[in-house]
Amino acid sequence: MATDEKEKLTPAEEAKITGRYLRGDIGPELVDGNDFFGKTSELLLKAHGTYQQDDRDARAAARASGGGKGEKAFIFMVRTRVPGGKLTWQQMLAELDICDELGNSTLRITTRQGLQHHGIPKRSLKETIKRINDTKLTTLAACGDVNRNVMCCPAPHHFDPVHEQLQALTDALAEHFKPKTKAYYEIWLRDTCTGEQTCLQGDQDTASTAGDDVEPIYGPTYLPRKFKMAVGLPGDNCVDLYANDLGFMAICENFNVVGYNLVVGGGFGVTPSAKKTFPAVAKRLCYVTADQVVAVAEAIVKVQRDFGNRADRKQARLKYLLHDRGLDWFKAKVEEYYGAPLPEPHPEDVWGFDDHLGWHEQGDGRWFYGLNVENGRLKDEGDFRIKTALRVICNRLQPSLRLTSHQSILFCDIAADDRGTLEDILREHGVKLSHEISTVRRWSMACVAWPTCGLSITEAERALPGIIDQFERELAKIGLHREAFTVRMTGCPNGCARPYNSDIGLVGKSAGKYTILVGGRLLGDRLNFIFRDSIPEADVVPTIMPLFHYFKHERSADETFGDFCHRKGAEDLVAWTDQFAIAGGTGETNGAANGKH
Ligand code: SRM
Ligand code: SF4
Repeated sequence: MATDEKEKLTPAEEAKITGRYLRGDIGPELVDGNDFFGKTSELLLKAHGTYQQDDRDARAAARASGGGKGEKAFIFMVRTRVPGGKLTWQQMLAELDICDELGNSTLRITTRQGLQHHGIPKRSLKETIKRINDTKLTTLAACGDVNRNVMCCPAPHHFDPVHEQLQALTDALAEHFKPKTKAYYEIWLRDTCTGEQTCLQGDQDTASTAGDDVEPIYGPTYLPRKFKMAVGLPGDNCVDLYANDLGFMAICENFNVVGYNLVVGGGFGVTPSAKKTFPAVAKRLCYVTADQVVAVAEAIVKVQRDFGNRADRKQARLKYLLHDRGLDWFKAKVEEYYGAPLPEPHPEDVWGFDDHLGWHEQGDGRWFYGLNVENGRLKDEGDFRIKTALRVICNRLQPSLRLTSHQSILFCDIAADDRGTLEDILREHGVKLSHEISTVRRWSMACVAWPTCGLSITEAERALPGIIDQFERELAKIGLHREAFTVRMTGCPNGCARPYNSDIGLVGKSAGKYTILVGGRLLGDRLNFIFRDSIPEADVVPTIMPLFHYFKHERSADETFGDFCHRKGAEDLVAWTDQFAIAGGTGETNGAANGKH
């Protein structure tokens, strides 16, 4: 690389170059007595599954009470990678113990089927990560410039082998793309960490220095940016295939997966100040047979490794490489790396979506129950004690568990006779059953945002429940309370709750204000568009409701809300709702807004 190019590298790239396979000074800094890590370690720590944060509420309170700028009291977020959201009841109990003993007493199901702890102090970081690994889960590669948690349709159907085949691919991908550095084992899993000598890997003590490490896929500088994969079905795109860098859409024949359509370059992060950033749904690349799929995925990751932008992190995701070089160039490169031509995608595309809530027969005589967890937060608060309910269910019924990409939980392998017990436990702890939850709440999700997310501009998780309360009331008034549409809210434009392909996206714009987007859909294969900008939180529902009046009057048969908005387009929707306001909210606009008179 030429020197002038080298000078342009970002701090994250420099940290990887000098980091000796993700070591840097994490080991020594872990025991330096401070409650924080230095900047370079902070960057490297992400690949180990943890973020240095602070409680922004506490900082604001300190400022308000005259504490100057408010000193940061550092805490850590720790993310567990759970391929396909599949975990045992023992693993869940261990995670709940950790959040109660070391964190802020809540556990969060993420939008990618993972789990997150918040509020872990630095002194408890090693214990947290070690205890997670003791249960055979890991935080390695839950964050960072590597392949992240691989999502998979979590439905435990046993009517045919398809779902097991999907999970098998998910596990294979998670393992294949897991970083091979021994740094993680040295720093977190050994009893004492000296940063660089012997380490415990598996059951063996092995002599290890950075010199021994090899990353056969990533190389020493890993990827230019995070990379995300998901495995799903055309008839059940519950994992939002098109929002991933690489989506595997299973093609089935005779109830068997025979191959996959690969879709590439999905990604939702936007930085308003960086003009060239945009959300993108993935593009259809090729069809691969089931036995080719891991090797082709490796070729795709390596093309991004070698050609992705390492000089500008805002342009470093795969979507920008595709945008800059084009799909044809990308496909040719992947074929070159793979060593053979790749056929066009199979004609099948996404056509269905299931959130898997409620009771379902598994096909093996047992049942699973999908429970909605509002915004994924497992906590006890007053009479609502979902965290304790989860403990009781795990101890008494010992189910296997699946997390969904809509932040919900599936209790699996339940005997028919135990179904009543499970419902009773939930009710006794003040938890509503899935059929008691309104449709709008069921299909909603929000990202974490305040107070822990350092990038949040405004509230999301704490604001959405109130917005959904209002929607429930207003939709019931006009008889649309049974309509299924997604409402997804984020505290900034980074898109962690995937707001840009939803029917209604609410994206934090400034303190207390949101951009409202409409026109996406449950299938997740289409971006929405801006309907109104900078709307105060209190005005969000009143601003959107006229659209539902319009929808009610002019939808075509079986048209969904998202499809209706998409058909009408931004200009028409804005004009009609302006007229609606002038007409006093009667819905009698005489079609003026549509130029119909
Ligand atoms: Fe995310 C950064 C939380 C899914 C796009 N995301 C963050 C950080 C780590 C903030 C930071 O960098 O300091 C957030 C931690 C907040 C906290 O306090 O916990 C954060 N992201 C989350 C989670 C926990 C949201 C949730 O409510 O569940 C999700 C964790 C998933 C997991 O288990 O791995 C989460 N993030 C997503 C998704 C959705 C998805 O992947 O399906 C996206 C959009 C898809 C995508 O990747 O483009 C997403 N997160 C981002 C971005 C924008 C990336 C970009 O390309 O520009 C950032 C910022 C960044 O990376 O610089 C970000
Ligand atoms: Fe934080 Fe923004 Fe992601 Fe929400 S969307 S968790 S505010 S980075």
